[in-house]
Amino acid sequence: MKRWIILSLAGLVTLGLASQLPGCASSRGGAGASAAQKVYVKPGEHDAYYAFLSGGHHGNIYVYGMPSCRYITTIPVFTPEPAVGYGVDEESKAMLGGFTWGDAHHPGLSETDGDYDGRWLFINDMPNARIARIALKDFKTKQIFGPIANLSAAHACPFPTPNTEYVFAASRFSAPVPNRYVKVEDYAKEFRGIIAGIKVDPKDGTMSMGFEILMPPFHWDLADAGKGPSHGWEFFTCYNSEMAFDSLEVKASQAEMDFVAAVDWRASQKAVDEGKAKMIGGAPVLDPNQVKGIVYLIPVPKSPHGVDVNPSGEYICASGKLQADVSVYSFAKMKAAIDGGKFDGDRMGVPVLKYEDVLEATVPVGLGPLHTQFDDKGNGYTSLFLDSQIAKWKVGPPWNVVDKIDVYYSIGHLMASEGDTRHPTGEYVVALNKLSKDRFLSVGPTHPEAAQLIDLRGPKMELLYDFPTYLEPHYAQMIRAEKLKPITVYPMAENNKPGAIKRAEDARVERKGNRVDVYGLVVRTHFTPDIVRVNEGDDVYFHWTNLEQDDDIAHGFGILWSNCNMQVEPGETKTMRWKATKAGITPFYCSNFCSALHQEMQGYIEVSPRGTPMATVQRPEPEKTAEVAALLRTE
Ligand code: RUQ
Ligand code: CUA
Repeated sequence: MKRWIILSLAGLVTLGLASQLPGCASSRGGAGASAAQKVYVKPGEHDAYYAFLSGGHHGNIYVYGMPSCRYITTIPVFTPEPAVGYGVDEESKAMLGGFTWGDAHHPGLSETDGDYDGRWLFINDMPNARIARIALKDFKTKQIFGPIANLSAAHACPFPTPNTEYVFAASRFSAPVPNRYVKVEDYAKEFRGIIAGIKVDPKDGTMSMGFEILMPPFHWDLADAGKGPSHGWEFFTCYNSEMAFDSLEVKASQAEMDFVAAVDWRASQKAVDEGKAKMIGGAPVLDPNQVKGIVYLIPVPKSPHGVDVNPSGEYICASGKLQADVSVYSFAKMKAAIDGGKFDGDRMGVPVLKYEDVLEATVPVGLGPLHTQFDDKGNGYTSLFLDSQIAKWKVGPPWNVVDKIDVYYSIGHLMASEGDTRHPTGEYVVALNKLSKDRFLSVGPTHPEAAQLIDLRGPKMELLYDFPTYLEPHYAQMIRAEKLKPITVYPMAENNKPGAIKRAEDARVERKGNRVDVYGLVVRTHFTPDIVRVNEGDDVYFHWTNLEQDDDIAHGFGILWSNCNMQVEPGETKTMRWKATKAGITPFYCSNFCSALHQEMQGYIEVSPRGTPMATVQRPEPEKTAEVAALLRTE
């Protein structure tokens, strides 16, 4: 090993490349390595980063490892997932609230001091104005907040603040607030936008309503949190400040300037706490006509899309998608203009700052700039939709473009390694392209999306790898793998679910009227009980507890001729409802391969004709329970 290092170092020195050796332990394939070496992660070894890609209108999150670009898993969020029973078991079904889809755009990792802390991942469902929180302890969705009152779609969402004090949402489409029947032609008069600040409990991540601000009926598009000097502010782009309500593709591109809204979230919360809000639809709404000092507008040329704050928090970078520049605003100048009361009128009570007063620079990046991410060396990386390129530019004088790379094709978002935090790692960027065209084997007219891994460590960006993704990542975030410490089993001692049982002797079937509760165990390789007797017409609730504490030993529970299937992980209890509609025999089985005798893990539901007399409690025969108990003791 040592010899190998000495030899390769000698080789690098002869090549004059030693000075370019990457300093970071997680870097793979130093200078001179081929693209293949740089993405190669040996069998059995792990990647340096987790990447969380939004699933778009698939309504979930895809997890990849970087730099190998290996797909690891899907986290179901807004959409049922039959393999694991998400949206099928009672708890997750209740969380979905009757919706069976979502359109997830922007993952937002929780932060402490402006850096990812690996605790939670937030993601928006744009059309239904919801935000979900996933715990990264077990990669499971824990809460879905919303539909948020008064909001029509949440696109500028969730974009957490530096200590995850808030996640945000803003109406992509404006609508009447409160929503009621009006003529669409009365748009300017009757429609309004909403910016919502959703509080996050610092201990357990629980989301709750913080405040809402009534905004002009523009299309609120994207957001980012201030940090460092701009901590306490959240920035939102908008288009359609023309307030068109039809043929937007023409009418919403007329004005020279649209806006970035700068929201002082501490002042907004304070105003709500002081009782200055009006309750609308159950949410406290602040009207900038009455409550001053909570929100300001900064003019931005040509229908901006992304807004991104640089790592130091000094600059706010907005990309006018119909121009060829990124407009960079200085937070210090913005603050000075506000403090000096230098405004250029207002829009529906929101003071407008003067463009010249707050602009720091325009960077001629290229056509169709959408989103910007950052590295650790003072560079910004902007995706160019129309040029199908990424432009690398200096954040600071002379504000020039220093490199460009082609991507395939039509890039939307991009994700750099921890590239929207206080401390980006500067190793990689992934281009999230909207079109893949000819990049992969054809699978018919529905193409996969195309993601591309690019190395940022050298002086020039280098394309390393292409990988397809299923529909449709918008934004994504990449976090150093060592920040996450997922559990591998649920500790049985912490299982206090109401349906849980922890001993074979407690397995039973209880009946009250026509409600039947089955308290059972799933342990290799047996359902206890494996014969369940019910009556036609009964409502049957199966509560299965997986008592195993071994890695990777999940059991399934699938019932024939039904939509009922779920997975029960080690240490977990899950409840599923099944209706006994017809007298007869219904088999059930373990749907998740668990052991050599997995195929034998099955049981029967005996459904007797309506009204057949039944004991209120059935227990499996004692010798059967004893067998299982013995099995558990040898565990
Ligand atoms: S968007 S391609 Cu839904 Cu974030 Cu910019
Ligand atoms: Cu239990 Cu398969």
